[in-house]
Amino acid sequence: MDENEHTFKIVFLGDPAVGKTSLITRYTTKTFQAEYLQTLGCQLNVAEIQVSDVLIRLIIWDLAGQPRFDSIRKLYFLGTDAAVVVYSVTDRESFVNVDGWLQAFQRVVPTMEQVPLILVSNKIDLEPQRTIERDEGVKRYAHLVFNELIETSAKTGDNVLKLFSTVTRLLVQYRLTELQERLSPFFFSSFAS
Ligand SMILES: Nc1nc2c(ncn2[C@@H]2O[C@H](COP(=O)(O)OP(=O)(O)OP(=O)(O)O)[C@@H](O)[C@H]2O)c(=O)[nH]1
Ligand SMILES: [Mg+2]
Repeated sequence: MDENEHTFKIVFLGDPAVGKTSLITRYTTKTFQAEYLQTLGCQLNVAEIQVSDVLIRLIIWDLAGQPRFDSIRKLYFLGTDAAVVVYSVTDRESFVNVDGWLQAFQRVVPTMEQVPLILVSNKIDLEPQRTIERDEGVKRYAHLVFNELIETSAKTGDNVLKLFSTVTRLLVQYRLTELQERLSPFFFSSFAS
């Protein structure tokens, strides 16, 4: 295997319709679809990120949030390198349910395994309908195992690049420790911009 190529599995989880698919689509195709098409089971996406001379390939598992997929979802958690839990700032239930998503994930992938976890507050473009402010997210969840809380909009693209850059940076930090020092400047220059 080429030592300059590394492949990781990341999973997106969270309530139905919070915008998991939209965030991934915004990142991989730079588009946004206003119509809601629920994900069935699981949809795989691949993104390749060049950081200096190292190619990082993300296999992104977009997991359906609908309850009818509860029983199969846990099978998809196995072998995860990083997890992104998404809620919508306009949907309080999705915010409260973050705990449940985390517990379900950690039953299969204990934190002992050192998997970076990112919490995402999506739909920040819907300011008038917003019911959960950043402070509340930080207060409720920052003390838990999450490495970062990132506010995004899949619609406008706000912070979407930052989200994937953060995931990649944490993967380097957790999984490619020998490269961390050499690659870290790239997360704050060309790649992050
Ligand atoms: N205004 C706004 N709408 C969004 C945003 N992200 C997603 N949406 C809309 O929210 C709805 C649900 O988005 P999806 O990405 O399909 O949600 P999901 O989390 O993948 O849902 P499941 O696949 O059922 O788990 C769609 O109508 C999207 O257009 C956002 O940032 N802002
Ligand atoms: Mg989806």
